[in-house]
Amino acid sequence: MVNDEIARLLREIAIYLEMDDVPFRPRAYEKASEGVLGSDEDMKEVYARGGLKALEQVPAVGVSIAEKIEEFLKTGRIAYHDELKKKVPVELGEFAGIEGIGPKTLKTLYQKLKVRNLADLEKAAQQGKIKKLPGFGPKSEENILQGIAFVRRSGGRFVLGQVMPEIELIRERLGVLAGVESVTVAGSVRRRKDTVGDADLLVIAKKPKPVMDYFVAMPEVVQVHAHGETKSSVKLKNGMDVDVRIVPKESYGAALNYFTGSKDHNVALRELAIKKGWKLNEYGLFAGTKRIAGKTEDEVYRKLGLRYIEPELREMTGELEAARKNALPDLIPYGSLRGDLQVQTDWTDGDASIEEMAQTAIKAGLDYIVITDHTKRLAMTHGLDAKRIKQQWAEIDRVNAALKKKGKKFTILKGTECDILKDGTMDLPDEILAQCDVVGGSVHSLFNLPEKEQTARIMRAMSNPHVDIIFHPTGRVLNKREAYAVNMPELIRHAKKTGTVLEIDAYPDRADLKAEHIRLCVEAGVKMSIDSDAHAPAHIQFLDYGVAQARRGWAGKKDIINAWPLEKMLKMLK
Ligand code: DGT
Ligand code: CA
Ligand code: CA
Ligand code: ZN
Repeated sequence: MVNDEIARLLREIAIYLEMDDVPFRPRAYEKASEGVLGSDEDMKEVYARGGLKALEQVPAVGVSIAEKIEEFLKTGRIAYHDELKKKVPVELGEFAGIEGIGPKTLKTLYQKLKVRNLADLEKAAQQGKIKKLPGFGPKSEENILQGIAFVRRSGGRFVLGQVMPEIELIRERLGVLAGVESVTVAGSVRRRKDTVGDADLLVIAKKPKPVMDYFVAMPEVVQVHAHGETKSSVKLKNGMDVDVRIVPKESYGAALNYFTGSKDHNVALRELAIKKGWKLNEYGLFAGTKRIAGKTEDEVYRKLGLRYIEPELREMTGELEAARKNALPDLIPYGSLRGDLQVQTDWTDGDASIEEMAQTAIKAGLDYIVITDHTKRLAMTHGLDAKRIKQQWAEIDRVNAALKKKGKKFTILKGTECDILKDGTMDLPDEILAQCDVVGGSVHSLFNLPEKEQTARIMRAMSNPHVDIIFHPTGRVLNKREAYAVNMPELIRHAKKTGTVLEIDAYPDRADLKAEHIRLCVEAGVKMSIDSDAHAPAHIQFLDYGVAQARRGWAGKKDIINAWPLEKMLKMLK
């Protein structure tokens, strides 16, 4: 389709005109650009069919823009665009999605610093040239650098917990539009993958057009890839794409199933249907031309001789086989955790007091939390030594007593996120660890040790009779730091042998353990905890991302010790 190219040129004209403060016309070009993108017919065909007059029928395209489209179809160029570009020769496409860089800013950056592309911009920011411009400051320079890093990454993937609030917001907004019956998030977001490429929304609506018009005009949209009646696609300021599809009610289940994926899971389901002499696609399950299922997902799975498969399991790692044999795992439900075993406070690098964290946990419906501040080796967090942790215990006793007095059934436990030192010994003396209710051990240094050494280091910590849990066992930070080299099967075996719990850290950019390791733990009978790793009250909400991760690893309540009541949980510890 030439539509994409025409739409791009029209959009760029809009941006150039905006640089010069031209009134009204930028908006006209932008709308025409969307009209061309949303058209289901190729402009070449439109023109062949009815010439200039037909082009004028394209939504938002008037005489003068129709002539420019004609010019493009005849010559492959739009002279007006070339002319504008000559004045400010900037690679506009590269800047789409960088927050805070509008047309006026681009013009200034070009005129003052000769910034033509992203690389120029990055260099200028790194050299501290931007903050010196009038109207700019150190903060805007920093934002620009962050924006560039983000756009570079967004060729890659987004951390689920970092984009989920925005996805939810869009879902809610579409949901209240007139005539909209339902809006569902599908794709990898519904499968709760720890990172997602884009967001896929499915909408049932009586009138699609107003939904789509609203969607592409949302304030956070920086680029419209497609604007049609059944499918639209945009890029948000944060760099993430969102796709919306309108689906017919009678095939909603089949569509949801198709667009939830994973692709491999879909392909396998289709093959299963073919074996039975049927056909499965996003419109339904068909015997010949007769639709025999498709309104709900459950119906599709049942017809194919399978139990319903939860989205988190649809990764082709044995779920079809299990569904056929009625051997799917009893997954841990969302919202079912009773406690949180890793919580930081303002005694180290957290934002809030022990009391505030406890109050937040109570509001979240938890029965217990463990205070696990860092230890002294993490000097930058003001990590605790033996003397300060004892002072902290006194404060925990005080807050517990105060809560009890108010009639709250809630327990704050004494814990630590104790650094594992290079040789596998712990950063606090055993005598102190012995007095903690819960001891977590963490690797916070020497991420680059060879695998053998790193594995031995952590195994030695596990062998310590006081170390109950290994926190964030692989050390990865999504989009920032790779996991350290460590032999996970060996760690899992040693966890079993020593009765050590492995953590599923729910902090969105950790999601550590990974799903495949959780699965190994479930199979080995190694118990896990799901912790928020909260450094502020709001972070306690992250727990359900950990539950999602646990579900992706086929874990049930039986595998997760803080899904259990306090007494039972404590009995499980060393
Ligand atoms: P992502 O966005 O990379 O995190 O992963 P998904 O799974 O959301 O993939 P996406 O957004 O490309 O497509 C959404 C779903 O649509 C995907 O999970 C399965 C379905 N789908 C997309 N392309 C194909 C395809 O070529 N064949 C089949 N069978 N299904 C597809
Ligand atoms: Ca997706
Ligand atoms: Ca998609
Ligand atoms: Zn911390």
